Amino acid sequence: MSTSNSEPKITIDSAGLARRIDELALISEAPAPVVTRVLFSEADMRGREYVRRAAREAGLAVREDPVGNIFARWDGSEPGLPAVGSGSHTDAIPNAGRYDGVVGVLGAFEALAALKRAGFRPRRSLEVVMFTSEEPTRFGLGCLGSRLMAGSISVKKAAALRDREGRTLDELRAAAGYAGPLRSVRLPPGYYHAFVELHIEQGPILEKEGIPIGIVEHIAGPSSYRVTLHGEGGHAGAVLMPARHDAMLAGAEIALAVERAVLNSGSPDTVGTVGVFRIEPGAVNSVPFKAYLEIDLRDARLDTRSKALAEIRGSAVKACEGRGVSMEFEEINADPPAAGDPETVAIAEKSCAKLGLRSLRMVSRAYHDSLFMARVSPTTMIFIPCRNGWSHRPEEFSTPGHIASGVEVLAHTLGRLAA
Ligand code: HGY
Ligand code: MN
Ligand code: MN
Repeated sequence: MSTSNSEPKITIDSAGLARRIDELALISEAPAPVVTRVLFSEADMRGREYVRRAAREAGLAVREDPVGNIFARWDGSEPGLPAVGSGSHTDAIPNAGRYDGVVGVLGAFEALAALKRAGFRPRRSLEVVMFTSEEPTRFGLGCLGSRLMAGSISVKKAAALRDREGRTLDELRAAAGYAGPLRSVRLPPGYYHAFVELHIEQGPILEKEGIPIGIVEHIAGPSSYRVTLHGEGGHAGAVLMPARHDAMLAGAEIALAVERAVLNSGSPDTVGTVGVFRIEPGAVNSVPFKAYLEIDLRDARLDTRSKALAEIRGSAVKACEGRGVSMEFEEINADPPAAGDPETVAIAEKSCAKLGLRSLRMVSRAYHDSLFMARVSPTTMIFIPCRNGWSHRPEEFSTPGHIASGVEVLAHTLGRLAA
């Protein structure tokens, strides 16, 4: 990729980027080193302010859409052409780390700033997106901003989303200062020429193999379900065992059925998690009359995921029949896997080769906004190693050197795509 007539080397301000990542990590609902920034919370709002400032310091023009996606743009010499996109998210689940998503937002700003410093002049505009609500914490559904951009969720379904306090998306986005029709979030066809997201791997493979860069050619398909169980309550001393309809035990059987179904799926890529499990009334001496579970079920292949789901549903019906408990089992989302664009993957690989960095083609088991960007644009992701593969926990860590290499590959890849 020729950055300009000469070809000055792109240099990444690794120390500056590390400082910005650490500064953003301090904007959290929880004390350091824990990062928690739930959509439209006070911390998320301060985080958004930090992102706007960082974008402007990188010399980018900032705009926001009605659902809170933030776009930071560097106009190319032919601004009418489809742009080249990058970006990720800065919202964080409870008890999270500081790199998930953030590396792909602040790192993309640094990649563009490095291209500017190298004298590169893009033909196609370059645009970094901070996607709103990649995490499912607020509404139980992940990737809300990129789903709306890709047209992968109806405006009607999005507007009907409510958080645990019953507040709607419209109420919360209005309180956060976002107005305008949700239908205008959808990108016009062909808006991006290509999209490349930088992200920590959130898995142990790159670190174990000693390979600095992963290039994603497949993103597993996520699905999630909410199960509400209604039993009968009563006094923990007075209600004898044969007379019980214990909602919590029905839920416990279902949680174990999730584990059994994914272990027996025949594929190591099938994963199932019950990350939310609430019971009522929640008193030690009272039989739980109600249980509420959320199931996260994923696989790189749709057929094995569907088979596992059928088994889970079957076991859930049996568990409830056996205990005289009634059940509501509803789907929150069930998304197909996505494929990375072969040409974009090859361009990212060429950037690695040019920089003398080994790379590995990978499946992403975590989902990302790229899962939806791949529906509307040729897409790939650049992964960097993270310690022990840890993520979604405060010990999440990636070295400044690995981050700088990821940003350098991103800069070269975006430069090639925008030249
Ligand atoms: O859950 C995920 O895969 C993503 O980190 N939100
Ligand atoms: Mn995450
Ligand atoms: Mn993420």
